[in-house]
Amino acid sequence: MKILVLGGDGYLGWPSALHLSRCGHQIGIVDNFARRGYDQELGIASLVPLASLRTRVTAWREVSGLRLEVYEGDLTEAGFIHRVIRAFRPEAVVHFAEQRAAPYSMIDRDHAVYTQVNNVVGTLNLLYAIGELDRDIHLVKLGTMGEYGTPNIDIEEGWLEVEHKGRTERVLYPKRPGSFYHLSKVHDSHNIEFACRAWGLRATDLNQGIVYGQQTPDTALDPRLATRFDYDSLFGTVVNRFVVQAVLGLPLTVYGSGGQTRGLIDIRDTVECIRLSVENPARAGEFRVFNQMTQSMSVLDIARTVAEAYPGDVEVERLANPRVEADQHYYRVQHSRLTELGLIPHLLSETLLTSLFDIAREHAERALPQTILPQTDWRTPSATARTTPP
Ligand code: NAD
Ligand code: USQ
Repeated sequence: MKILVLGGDGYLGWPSALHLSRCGHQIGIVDNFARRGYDQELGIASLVPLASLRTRVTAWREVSGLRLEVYEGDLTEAGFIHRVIRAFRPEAVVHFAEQRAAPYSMIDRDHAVYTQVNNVVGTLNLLYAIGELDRDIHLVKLGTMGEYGTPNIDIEEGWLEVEHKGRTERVLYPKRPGSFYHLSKVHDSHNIEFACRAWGLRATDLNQGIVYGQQTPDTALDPRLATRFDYDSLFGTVVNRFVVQAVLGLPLTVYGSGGQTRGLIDIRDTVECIRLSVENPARAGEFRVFNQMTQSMSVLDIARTVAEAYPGDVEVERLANPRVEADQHYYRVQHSRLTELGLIPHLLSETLLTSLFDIAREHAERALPQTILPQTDWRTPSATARTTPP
């Protein structure tokens, strides 16, 4: 298939592009390098060094003999994405290209506005390009488990059957997210569902849990193919952060009591979920939702698991929670649709953690310990700009 990967220079987009390429698909990558721009803006960096996209693409051709096309540009420019879809003529578009960090979206007003404009307008422009040029294109959109929040009832896969005063209805599952970033994903989901209903588009919304890990079989083939390893307080996700903290001999930073429970997924499963979704498209007019996670764990359990797997002393520290979130709550999630399509999950294991410790140790001298403690506070809105988004 011809597949366009939007955000194909990012943590997940790059390994997904490689996986799809190796599985025989023809891949185009779209990116505006905003993510590399946030590093410049904030003085943060991936622990593992990153080659430029041009070097990555050359390395992939040398290693695999396969070509990747590159389109550099911004989804918030409607003309750009329209031209790319017209030129590349994809059968599927996988859309990773958003500002994805909750703490970044909560820095101040400018970062909240930037996040929502970037994400919501980019997705709307994409919907219009698909709607006008080829409604048969299957949109595979990265959403997030955090759209649901932590409701006191089971979380279903996107839709909920409701009985009210003797009548029944199938509704989009009610959303109660925990940051302006997560809210941008909810707005996207509603816009995409409407486009499916109004224009007959076909879409899969992947409500993905927190990703951990850094290597896939493809990125491990050559150091130039490596993907990001973020560990700072804005972009680092919890498992990867705890791994780097352990290796640096710093305490693991559990926010609040650590009872907050989240869905998790290994990066190797992410790329496989993308392949499964693309190769099994939604029907015309269908807005399909998969909960893309393989297990749930509380933050405290994650910290204990990392500490137990680490061959050395690790302290677990409880910090005042900078976020507004429940840290004692019910959490039960339905997530069977991707396994029904064939996903065989990797669960968080000592083997995986040991290989992550090794990667972190290899690059430990690049670590910036001053970027680790949280600096964004959910409770104090600031209309004064601290730094400027790219
Ligand atoms: P990332 O920031 O590493 O990658 C996103 C890529 O999109 C970057 O390369 C960035 O430059 C690009 N981009 C952003 N805005 C763009 C625009 N307007 N035009 C063109 N390119 C643009 O993020 P990631 O961790 O790879 O996440 C990818 C997607 O998966 C995001 O949508 C995110 O919300 C979702 N997701 C990520 C996780 C996770 O744990 N990393 C979990 C659940 C969902
Ligand atoms: N947490 C800590 N200590 C830390 C870091 C995080 O206790 O040092 C806690 C947070 O308070 C939160 C949980 O761990 O309760 C997860 O935080 P996170 O930063 O790993 O993940 P989150 O902000 O939710 O965002 C990440 C990705 C985002 C994706 C989301 C999936 O950055 O792109 O959408 O995971 S989900 O959480 O399912 O919404």
